[in-house]
Amino acid sequence: MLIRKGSDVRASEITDEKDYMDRRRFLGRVGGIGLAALAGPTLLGASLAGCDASAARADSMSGAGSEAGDAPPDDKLTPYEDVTTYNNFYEFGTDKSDPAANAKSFRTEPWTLEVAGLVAKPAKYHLEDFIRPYALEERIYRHRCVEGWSMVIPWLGFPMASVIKAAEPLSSAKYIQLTTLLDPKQMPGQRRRILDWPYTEALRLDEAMNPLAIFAVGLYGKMLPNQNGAPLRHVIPWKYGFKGAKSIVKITFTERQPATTWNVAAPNEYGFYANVNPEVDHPRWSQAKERRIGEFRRRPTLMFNGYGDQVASLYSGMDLRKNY
Ligand SMILES: Nc1nc2c(c(=O)[nH]1)N[C@H]1C(S)=C(S)[C@@H](COP(=O)(O)O)O[C@H]1N2
Ligand SMILES: [Mo]
Repeated sequence: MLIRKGSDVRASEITDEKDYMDRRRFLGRVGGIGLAALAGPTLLGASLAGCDASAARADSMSGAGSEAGDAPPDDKLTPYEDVTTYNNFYEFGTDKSDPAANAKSFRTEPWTLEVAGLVAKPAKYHLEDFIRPYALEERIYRHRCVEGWSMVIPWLGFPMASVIKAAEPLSSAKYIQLTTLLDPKQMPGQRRRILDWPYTEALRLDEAMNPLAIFAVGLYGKMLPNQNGAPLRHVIPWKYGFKGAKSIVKITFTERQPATTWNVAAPNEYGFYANVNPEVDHPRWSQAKERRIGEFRRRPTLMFNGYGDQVASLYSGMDLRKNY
């Protein structure tokens, strides 16, 4: 269902093959997880087994194509180097190169994660225990920043839905909030009030339950680099990049729609929904096109980032100009 055969990604287009798999280090870090994915439907098995990463990639352009089948024929992976040096992570500075430079010594072990709010099973976990029950899958997703650039990233993660089910939300739970670590000692950006720290994001529970919504612990087959949100971030491919909080320490289930960092910072520019929508401009610029990092010409932005066939029904009956 999630994975379309046939392919937007050709082996000849794949870069950074040497960086792709560092399985021992990755699996060593996350313990016994991962191998279960060999039996999974996503063909991640091929990449985890290290035998044919290109085949796994070729078959796992998740959600490629929208209702109109209008995925550009030339989606290909953004080189690892770009994915890990051109970042937004304001806790480590506001320039694209800051996170890679300033997050080098960020400590992600040990890491505690709290599940709280309207659930039958609130708990505090060591990251390894939190992750252990879930099989890692590779998901190759388009990643569209609200600023107008985009990438294609092979994430390693597991569905947010798995975590939500395990937490057993009460019937009153309608939203899920994700909170980033607050630690000004380690995060120089938090010593300035650029944003209301800690960074928080939130989704409606049904959005978070959509199979495309994942928690990611890696990319390109490796542990998440610090600048990309180690050790755990979430990825919502049909929304602008800011909806994916990095370095998550808390997951809270709520009845009311939670405040979100960017919505609080500039409510007329960043809505709660933040669905990628080429028809709704940002007040200061058009969202009709995007520049894929590594390319020069701009390409059209796709409705719901090209994942409309899988997510449009979440918004049926809603005015997407009002609910931007
Ligand atoms: N905690 C935190 N999460 C964050 C951000 C941030 O500044 N802090 N930036 C967001 C934005 S604007 C984008 S586009 C993506 C960037 O993710 P990437 O650097 O892995 O591409 O992270 C999002 N998550
Ligand atoms: Mo962004």
